Amino acid sequence: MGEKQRSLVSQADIDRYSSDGVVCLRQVIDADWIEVLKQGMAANLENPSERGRLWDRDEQGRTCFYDSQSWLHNEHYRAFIEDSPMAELAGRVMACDGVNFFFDAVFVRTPGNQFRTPFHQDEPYWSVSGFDTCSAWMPLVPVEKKSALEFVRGSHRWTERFAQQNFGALTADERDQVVFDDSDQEWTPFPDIEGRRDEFDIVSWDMEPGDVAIFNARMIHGGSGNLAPERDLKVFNTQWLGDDVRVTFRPEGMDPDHTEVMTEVGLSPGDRIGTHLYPKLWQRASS
Ligand SMILES: O=C(O)CCC(=O)C(=O)O
Repeated sequence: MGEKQRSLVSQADIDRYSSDGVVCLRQVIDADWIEVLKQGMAANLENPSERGRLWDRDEQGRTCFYDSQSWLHNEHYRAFIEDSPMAELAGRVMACDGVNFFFDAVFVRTPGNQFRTPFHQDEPYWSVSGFDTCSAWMPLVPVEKKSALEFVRGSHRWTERFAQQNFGALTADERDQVVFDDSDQEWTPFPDIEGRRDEFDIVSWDMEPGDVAIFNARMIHGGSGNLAPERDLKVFNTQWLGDDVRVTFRPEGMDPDHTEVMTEVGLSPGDRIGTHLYPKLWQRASS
């Protein structure tokens, strides 16, 4: 990445990400990449992976579609992940020395869909742990603040271990159940963010294609949906892993559960992330 890209992440962005847990970078992905991703998404919708699910279908037939890890078979997604500035943006925002790719996810809502993603954190579901983990939420169409993903500012530094949502309840598919046992003393019940919105510092933005909200995977986030009747929402999301990340096999709640594929390629709990499954796609130049 040249000087132009480097200036896309300022010290103020890095500081904001560190203190707030999220930063919205404006116009950092150019229109050609958005077009590549739209083509990829059209192919993905036509041909979902075995992880493709409808999280919502209302009485008018409006839907919220979810799929993940499609980069393994979608050449458009793969090209974006390997060749766009996204890896470097994630690495610079996290102030890391290197960045590995973890997986992609899409959230596609048809016009007027109201479904709001329940508030949750990402890291407790993952087969890795670390502070240097982030997600990059990228709308491929304009989105109003009231329909964009929302974040509880600063929650990436909260120390409670919250029992998370069972997203399997949304699909009613047995394969998706990710139950966190909330009778377990170690889990704190998840706070009722939606019911007590005034008590939390919730942020979101009007966003355009080319903008990216990069957030720490420990951030509490949710919402989105709530679309005006003529508005759809197409979101491409990538997850990135930085310096302190280690393989972690959890007894509960993993989604995606990479235990098997990690074991197959020789990764064990405590290992640094790597291999062709999680390619290192950016490294800070030594000074
Ligand atoms: O866009 C959405 O509705 C959900 C996004 C989300 O939860 C995530 O990116 O982790």
